[in-house]
Amino acid sequence: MSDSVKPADVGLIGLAVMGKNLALNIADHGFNIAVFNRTTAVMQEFIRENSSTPGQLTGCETLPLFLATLKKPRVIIILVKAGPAIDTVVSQLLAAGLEKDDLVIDAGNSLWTDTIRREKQYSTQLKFFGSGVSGGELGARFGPSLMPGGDPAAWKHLEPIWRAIAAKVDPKTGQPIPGAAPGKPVTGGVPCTAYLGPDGAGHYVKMVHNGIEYVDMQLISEAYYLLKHLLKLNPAELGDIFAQWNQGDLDSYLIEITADILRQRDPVKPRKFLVDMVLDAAGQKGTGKWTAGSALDMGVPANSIAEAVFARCMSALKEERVSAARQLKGSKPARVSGKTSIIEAVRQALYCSKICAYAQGFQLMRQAQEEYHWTFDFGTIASIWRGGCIIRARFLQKITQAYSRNPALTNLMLDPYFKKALAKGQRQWRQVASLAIQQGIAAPAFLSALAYYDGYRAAVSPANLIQAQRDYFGAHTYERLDAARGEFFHLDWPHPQRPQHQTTGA
Ligand code: 2AM
Repeated sequence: MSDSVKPADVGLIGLAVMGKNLALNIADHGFNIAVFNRTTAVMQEFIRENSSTPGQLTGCETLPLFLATLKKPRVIIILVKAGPAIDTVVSQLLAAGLEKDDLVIDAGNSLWTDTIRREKQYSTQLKFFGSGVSGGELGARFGPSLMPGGDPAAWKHLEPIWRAIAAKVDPKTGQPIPGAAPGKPVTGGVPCTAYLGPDGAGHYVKMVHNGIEYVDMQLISEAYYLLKHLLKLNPAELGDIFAQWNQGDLDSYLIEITADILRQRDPVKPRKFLVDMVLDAAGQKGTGKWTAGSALDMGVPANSIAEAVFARCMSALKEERVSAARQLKGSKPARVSGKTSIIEAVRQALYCSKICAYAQGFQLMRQAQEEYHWTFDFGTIASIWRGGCIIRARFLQKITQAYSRNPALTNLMLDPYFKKALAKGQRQWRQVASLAIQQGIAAPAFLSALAYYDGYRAAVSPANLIQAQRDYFGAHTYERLDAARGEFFHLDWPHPQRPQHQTTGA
């Protein structure tokens, strides 16, 4: 280490956009940070471009130099591509002399089961953390929501850095505190980060955040599409509606950017709106699919999350859809009257469906904590999503309050505030669902959220028939309404005169 290089408080490996922005955020908060990148030229350019930050930025050309620059225990953030690259970098760090008290934080979008595996695999060699980072490039630069999981005793070494660089919210209102700029971080407020549990807990919560984000985006897109077709509005008019919605219960980052997007003219053809020129085929990177897969694996009814993933899959079949549109008959969307009341009905449908999406996400985490032996504090999870992340919304203050009122809440929909909101909005929610069906407009997220609501509030479901069918063709047995749970019966259905009998199997 040369004389001018101060020992670094933290190190970061991987200088793609997220890594660079997180490093600058850390340096803005006065931490000395050492950075390393596989391709040295990228690191050198980064150091050249960012010479004056409150905390010193030190570029390291080799991993041994990088390790020598860091205070012990070392706190090392890895921001490389999720997958095998994480293990490659960890192995290289170990080969370069990493020690067992050092922390390695995988801040990428890793699959939580990989994080569980890594924590175990490296447990005698280092302290492995997995931390969700949400908020995109801007979040990383000026305040993300950070969802860490790992060794509880080692958390104290990461905590001051994570609390410093996370987004901040007003403790009373839960609203994000804006105004961070290069070299001028926000001071005061409550940081959007908290220790969530051991091994994969942080990455799991981040994944569920992304699953909810998929539904949020799908619902907003369905609201836009319904209003466009039912009321024949142009994007700018639709943008004004979303901007108005952003003043109320729906106030959120995604609604705010939707208003901006809808009002944007096409830079290539300025007479057009850009949204009308964007191809209607959505991409995905996998976190929505992981969330839906986890719900399927654990048997949790997160149907809107799965629908939001399938809706993207359906959108991706652009050529097939264009061809099918010429062949398959349906009702044609027609203009409907009552503009003001339709807009309000869609707003209510959006709000009620959003409640269901979050209810599903939290139900999923309730089940996951049983499965993976975590102990989640749901109020804390909602509170760290209030700022910094993509799903940040005024609504999250309500969820935080719901779980502080009752930390053992079985389902978000049963909280008094949300119960009331669902009761208030459901007539219009049903009206919008009916309109979508009548007009032949696919609205899978609205419809599946409503099916979730109606399914959950049904004391009696049609599954009696399913059990009877299963018993008929496969002798899978059934339980009886007039017998204790856990007592199983079987009938020889084609010969019902034979007495039904009790069995032990299920
Ligand atoms: P690079 O600049 O050398 O490509 C996103 O891809 C970031 O992860 C980049 O900083 C990239 O480094 C880094 N990265 C990807 N795969 C890597 C690996 N196997 N080892 C080290 N860094 C890697």
